[in-house]
Amino acid sequence: MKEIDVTPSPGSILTVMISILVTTFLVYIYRRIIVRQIRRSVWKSAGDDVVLVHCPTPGYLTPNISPFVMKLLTYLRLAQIPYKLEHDEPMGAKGKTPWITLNGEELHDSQLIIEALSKKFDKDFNSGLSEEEKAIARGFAMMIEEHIAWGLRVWRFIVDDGRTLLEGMKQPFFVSLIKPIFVRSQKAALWYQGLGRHSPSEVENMITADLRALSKYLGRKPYLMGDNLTEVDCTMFAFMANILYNYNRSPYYDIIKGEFTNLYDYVLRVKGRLWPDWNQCLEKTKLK
Ligand SMILES: N[C@@H](CCC(=O)N[C@@H](CS)C(=O)NCC(=O)O)C(=O)O
Repeated sequence: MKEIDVTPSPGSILTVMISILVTTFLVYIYRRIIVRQIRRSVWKSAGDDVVLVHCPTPGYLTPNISPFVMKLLTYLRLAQIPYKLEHDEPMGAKGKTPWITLNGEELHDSQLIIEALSKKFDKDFNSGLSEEEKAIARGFAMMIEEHIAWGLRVWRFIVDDGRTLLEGMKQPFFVSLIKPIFVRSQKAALWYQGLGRHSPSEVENMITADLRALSKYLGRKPYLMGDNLTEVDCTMFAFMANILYNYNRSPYYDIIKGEFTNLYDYVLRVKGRLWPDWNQCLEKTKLK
């Protein structure tokens, strides 16, 4: 019987490889350019002066697992600016969430967005503060966003191996497969930022000192700067609520519930005022 040689020729292997590369490239172009353009033209029709907030899908325990998204949403509620949520492209051009589209224009970074909205809609919640109070409020906001935020990430990614991420929001099944890659990238970010070079207990002492400062300054006042909600409360509420709901296995939860109880009462106060529909905003179904 005559034997047939089924070994593929180098030419046919090359053809298959080129076809795979061309197909991958075309799918990439389709997604990057065409889908992007289609989405943007849909987003333009969100409505005049309606803020379209691009962010991850709602969390199980907080309306959004990202405290920066929660800060922005809390500001929008305080300012009574109409908004809609969009989850197809949660990460913006700067590789972070949240970002927004407003009247077809894209804006990134919660703080830059709030400053722009403040101007556009004439909603400046700091106008009642003295220059000295504004300086104090800015200091606290930076402490929370640039120090406490990283300290929380040390607990989430170094101590707890990223588990709270999977516990806090709906994830397609493959996310648990790529979780180690994400956790590794966050550990690298923590190393470059600097807090990741300290031991977890050193970081815990630093973040506890920050929480103590917030608790002492808040004292018996209803809001951080006094009787009225100001911009810094959007940041403070977002991060304190994040600890209470999304970090409830961390030492920071225990400290707030056990020692700095005015921070706990504060979260309930702001939540009751600006998030009466909190439970309706949570993701109800588990995707597994
Ligand atoms: N300064 C930014 C910070 C936003 C931020 O760090 N968002 C996180 C989610 S909470 C994020 O996008 N992380 C993704 C990453 O760093 O790769 C803002 O205020 O919007």
